[in-house]
Amino acid sequence: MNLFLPFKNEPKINSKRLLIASILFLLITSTSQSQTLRDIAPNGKYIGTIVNGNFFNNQGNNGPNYEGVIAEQFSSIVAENDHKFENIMNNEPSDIYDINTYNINTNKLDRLIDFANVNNIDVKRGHALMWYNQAGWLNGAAADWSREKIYTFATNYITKVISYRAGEINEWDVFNEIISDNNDGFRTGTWYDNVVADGKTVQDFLDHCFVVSRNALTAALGETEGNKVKLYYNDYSIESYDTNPNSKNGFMRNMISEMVNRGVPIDALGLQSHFVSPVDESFTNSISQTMDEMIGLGLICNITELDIRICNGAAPASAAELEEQRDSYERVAAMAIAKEGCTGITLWGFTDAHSWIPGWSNGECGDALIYDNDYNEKPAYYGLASGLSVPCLNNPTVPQAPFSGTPAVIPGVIEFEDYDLGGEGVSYSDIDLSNNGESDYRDECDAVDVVTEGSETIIGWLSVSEWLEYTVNITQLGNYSFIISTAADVGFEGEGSIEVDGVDVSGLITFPSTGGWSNYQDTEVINIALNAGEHVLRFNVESGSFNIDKMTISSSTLEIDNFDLNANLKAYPIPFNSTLNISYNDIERTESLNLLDINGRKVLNQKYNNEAVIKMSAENISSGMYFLQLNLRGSITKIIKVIKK
Ligand code: 9MR
Repeated sequence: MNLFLPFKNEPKINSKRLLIASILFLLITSTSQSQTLRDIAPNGKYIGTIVNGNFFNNQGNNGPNYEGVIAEQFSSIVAENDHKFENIMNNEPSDIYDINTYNINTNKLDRLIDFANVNNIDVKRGHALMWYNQAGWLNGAAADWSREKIYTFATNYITKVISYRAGEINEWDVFNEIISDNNDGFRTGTWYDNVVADGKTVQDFLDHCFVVSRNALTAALGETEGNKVKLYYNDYSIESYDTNPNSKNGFMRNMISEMVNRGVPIDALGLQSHFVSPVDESFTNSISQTMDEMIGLGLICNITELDIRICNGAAPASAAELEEQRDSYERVAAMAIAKEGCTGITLWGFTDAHSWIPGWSNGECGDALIYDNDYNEKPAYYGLASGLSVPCLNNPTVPQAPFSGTPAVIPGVIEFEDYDLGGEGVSYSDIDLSNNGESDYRDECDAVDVVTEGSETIIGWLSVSEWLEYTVNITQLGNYSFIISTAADVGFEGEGSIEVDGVDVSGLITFPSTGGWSNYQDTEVINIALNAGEHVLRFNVESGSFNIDKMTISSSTLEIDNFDLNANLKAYPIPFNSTLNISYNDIERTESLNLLDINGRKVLNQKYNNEAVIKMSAENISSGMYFLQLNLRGSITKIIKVIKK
C-alpha cells in the first residue's frame, strides 16, 4: 500500500529483511560470489547496466574486467551512447522522404545484441529513438524543416531503427526528455518547435512517434510479438511526486495519463533516477507515489538510469559517505523492485572508473556507482543487493481462509488487519510486496501494510485499486449499517466500497480528512442489505489515501419478535427508499401486503410470489410514515409502522 501511515511510524527497511540480507551476503563473500546481482533480483525482474562502446570489446581502457562484470552481474544492458542518433545515423539521408536512403550504423546494435545473447543477458534496452541531444547533424538540419518533414523523418528513422533485428531489443526509449526543466510544459528551443503548426502540438508529435514505433514492430513481427516490445517515455527530475500540475512531475503525470486515455501505444515510463546521496525515505516515498500512480494506469514503471552521486568537491568519499550511499541504493532498489509494475532497475554504469558524473559536474560530484575505480564492490553494491532481495516476493499463495480460523460474525466488529489468509491476489491485493508497516501482527510475508501502535493495529499506505477480503458469517438476512473507522492527515481523504461475493453493496463511500494519520473517525453507511450465510466481503480502495482501523456492522432491520405467528418478521431497510423488503419464517402464509398511508388509504399492494423475501417497489411514493399491512391465510392481519426516506 502507499506511503501514508501514522506519523509516529516512519517506514523503515524491514529489519528482518536486513538480517536475511546480511546473512545472504556473508554467504556470498564466503562462497566466492556464488550469488550475483542478477541471481538476487526477484524472478522475472531484471537488474541492468549501461555498456559504453569505448570500453567494450577491449576497446580503449576497459579496466580489469569491464565485460566480465557485466556478464556476471547483470541481466539487462543498454548502450550508454551507441544507439543515440549521432552514433546510429552519421549522415543525412539524401532524401528525407525515402526510407531507402536512410543508412544506419547497425554495428552498434549488433554489438549489444550479440554480447547479450552470448552472455545470457535477457533484456536488451534501446536508448533512445527521439532526443534533441546527441543528435549530430539533425539539430542543424531539422531547425529548418516543416512540421510535415519532421513527421516524415521521424516515421522513417524510427521505422528503420526499430525494425532492425526486431524483437531482439526488448524495450525502446521511444522519446527521451521532452519536458522542460522550467515548469512550463514541453521543452522549447529545439527542432520540436517546428512541429507546432497546422493546429498540431508537440503532444501530437510525441503520440505520433509511439504510434510509428508500434506499427513498425507489428509490421515486422506480427501483432503478438510486436506488442511484446515495451515502448517507453524516459526522463529525469520526474521521479518525486509533486502536486503542482505545472511541475515537471505534475506535467509528466498528466501527459502520460492522457496518452494512456487516448490509447497511444505507450507501455512504460522510465524514471532515469540520477540522484544525490543521501537519498532519504521521504524521497523514496515520494517516488513510490509517482510509480504507484503510473502503475495504476496499467503501465510498467522502471528505474532506467540509476546513479547516486556523492558531492563533496574533489575529496575522496569518506567511509560515512559510502555508508550513506549504501543505504540510498538499498532504499531506492527496495522501494521499486517490490512493486508488481516495476520489472527492472538499470544502473547508469557500474564502476566509478567510467561514469558521466565527474565530467558533467566539473569534478564537484563523483563516486556515484557500485564498484570503485579498481572494480572493487563498494558498500553501495551490498546496499543494492540487499534492496533487490525481497524475501517474500516469490512466496506461494495458499487457499483463502478466515484469519482466525472461523469466519467473522455479522453483526459484529471486523478489524481490517484480520483479512483472510491466502496472499496477494487471493485474499488481498497490495501494490507493493513488503509490509511497510513492519508490524509483527501477521506473518512477515503477508505483505499488506499493517501497523501496530501500542495496543492498536491498523492498515496504512492504502492505494487505489488495492483490496482486502474477509470471510464472514452473516447470521441473518437483513439490512445492516457499517460504521467504518478511518484516519487521514490534513489534505488527504479517500473513497472505498464494499462488495459481497463480487457484488457492490455500498456504492462509493467517502472518508474525510480527520486531521491526522492517527485520528480515527467513524463514517456510517446505512441500509446495506446482506443475505444470511457464509460470504466473502471485500473492501476496495477506490481513491485517495487513508488509514483503516475497523468496521462495526450492526443490524438496521426492523424486527418484531412477538409477532402473533411467532414468525420473526423483518422489514428493511428502515427507513426504506426504492424497495421495502419483508420476510418472516412463515412467509408462504402471506396472501398479500398493503402499504397504507397515514389516513389508512392503500398506496401499494404486493402479492406473495414464492420468494423468501417479498419486495415492494416504493419508488413513486412520497417520504413519510406508512403502515404495512400483512394479510395472512386464515384472515389474520398484522400491521407495522414503516418509514419512507
Ligand atoms: O552517459 C551519457 C554521456 O556519456 C553523454 O555524454 C551524455 C550526453 O548528454 O548522455 C549521457 O547519458 C544520458 C542519457 O542518455 C539520458 N539521460 C541522462 C544521461 C546522463 O546525462
